[in-house]
Amino acid sequence: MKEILLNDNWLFHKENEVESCVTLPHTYNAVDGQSGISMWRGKGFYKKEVLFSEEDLKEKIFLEIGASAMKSTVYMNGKTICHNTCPYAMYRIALNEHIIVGKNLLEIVTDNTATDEVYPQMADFSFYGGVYRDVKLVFVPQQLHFDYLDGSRDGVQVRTQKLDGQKWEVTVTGCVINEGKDCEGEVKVSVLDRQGVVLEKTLSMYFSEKQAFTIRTEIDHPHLWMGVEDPYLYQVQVEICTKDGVEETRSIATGFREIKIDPEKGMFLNGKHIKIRGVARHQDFGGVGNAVSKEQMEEDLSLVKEVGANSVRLSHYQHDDYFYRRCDEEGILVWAEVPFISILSESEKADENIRQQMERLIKQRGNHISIYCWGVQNEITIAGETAEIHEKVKAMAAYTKQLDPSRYTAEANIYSVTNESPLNRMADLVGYNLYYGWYYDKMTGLQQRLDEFHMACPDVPLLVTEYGVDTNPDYHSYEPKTKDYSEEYQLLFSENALKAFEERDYFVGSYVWNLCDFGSANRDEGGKQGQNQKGLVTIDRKIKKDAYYLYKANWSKESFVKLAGSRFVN
Ligand code: ADA
Repeated sequence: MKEILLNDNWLFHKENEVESCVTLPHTYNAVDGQSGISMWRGKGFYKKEVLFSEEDLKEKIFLEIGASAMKSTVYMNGKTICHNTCPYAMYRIALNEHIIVGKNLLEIVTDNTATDEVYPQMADFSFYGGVYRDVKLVFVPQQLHFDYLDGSRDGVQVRTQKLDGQKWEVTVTGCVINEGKDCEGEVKVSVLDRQGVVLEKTLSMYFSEKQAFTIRTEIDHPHLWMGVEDPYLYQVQVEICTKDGVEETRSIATGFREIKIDPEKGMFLNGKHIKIRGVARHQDFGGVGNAVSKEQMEEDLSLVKEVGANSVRLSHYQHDDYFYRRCDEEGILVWAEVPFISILSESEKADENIRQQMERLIKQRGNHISIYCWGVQNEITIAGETAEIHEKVKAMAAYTKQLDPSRYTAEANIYSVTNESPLNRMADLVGYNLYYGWYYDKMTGLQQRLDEFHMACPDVPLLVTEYGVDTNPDYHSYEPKTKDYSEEYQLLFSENALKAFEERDYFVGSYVWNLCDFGSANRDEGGKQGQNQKGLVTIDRKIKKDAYYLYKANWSKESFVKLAGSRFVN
């Protein structure tokens, strides 16, 4: 597979504006690091000339758009070739029938105004518009290739599963597309560790138009993926072979890990107890909004590592593939989710859209070994619990399980969901977003809530999927109290929560809301417009708030001793 990045030299304009030259990733809403209360929502027009030679057209060519928001229409030489309504997912378009040798005009029109084609249109984050991830041309062999139009990213899906003893199974599924004459051949799977090939398995096949395959193979005593302690990865190489040789190859990173969750004892990664010490992350960076570069993703990853977190909740939608890949490599467990959030969808179109977002999430990110669960809803009952909502969540959990039975399903409930609610039995893992001491009650309400839940539902594994307080690093207080936005209150609040989580053996883990401040167009509080300030770090990543160091001290005791000396350690 050959790839050519098309990120440079796009002509861009908003409705009623003059054109300028932009480079992707790009959004048209993030101005001066603030998404702003009056964030502009409308259409963005992108265009670019793309050249193809006769040689190019001998291959199968796909246009791959990493993500564009919120809905997008793609045109080639004036003709519509795609309409996309999954704003967080990658999409591909087969190009050959739409292009000519020489100059071609590629146009993408994005629109981030509210529409029921895309779910949701209201939430506590900003709905940026634009072509905000990489755009590329992907060239694969004209006749025999993997299926790149099945909504997946890699064209093949790899899963590993523990069998008896130290035996593990590797399952590779996919589909071979044959656009030429029917022929015989084989699909070959090789599993490689850092030294080289450790096992191979081939499946003889007859390639007609579209040939699905499943190849299973077993491995003894693999080197396990142990999270941050030892994130050992294998490569699974999948080849389409004919008598003429290897036609196409894909290489997928994978690992061997089994996660068991016991509602009494917590989480075990390959038999080792691990408490989730997590942070949630939005794809939002001061000045660029969702058009986050690889360097900026690396910056976030460094913050996650430095603070000593072992997991991230990539909220509330599919993030860039690069971030999941780096989590595989660094051993950071990932809670992945779709924005089935805040209000119940009100049209069939919206319902269908959120299902499609889940399907794309699982197909596109499912090969990442760091992902341990799929979040099926977040605070969906904010406007009240109804039988209709229950039905929809149940259906979403079942659909998710059907798409990927190898992983847990999970929910993030709002505090008002009672211990008796059927929502607590719809997904494998139950999380609560708890803001005791901020939106309601006092801080210590947290401890009471956790224990009451555990008493009422001792068979349900419990997480806290959000907790946090808005904090402006310019605000300080001698007598910190709720809603004063001071660094000191964030410290008190975090100290209470950290203690509550560490003291409870049954407790699976928690996610701080949020790693960094993020754009939220409708907010105007705590001295900053258009931002949710619950981050441990500011939106421009320039200031680590005091609470960041509190977490670092608690979560990375060893590095803290080295940095600060023993006087802080009891
Ligand atoms: C909810 C919601 C989040 C977040 C939070 C807050 O819990 O799930 O998206 O923004 O509120 O800060 O109020």
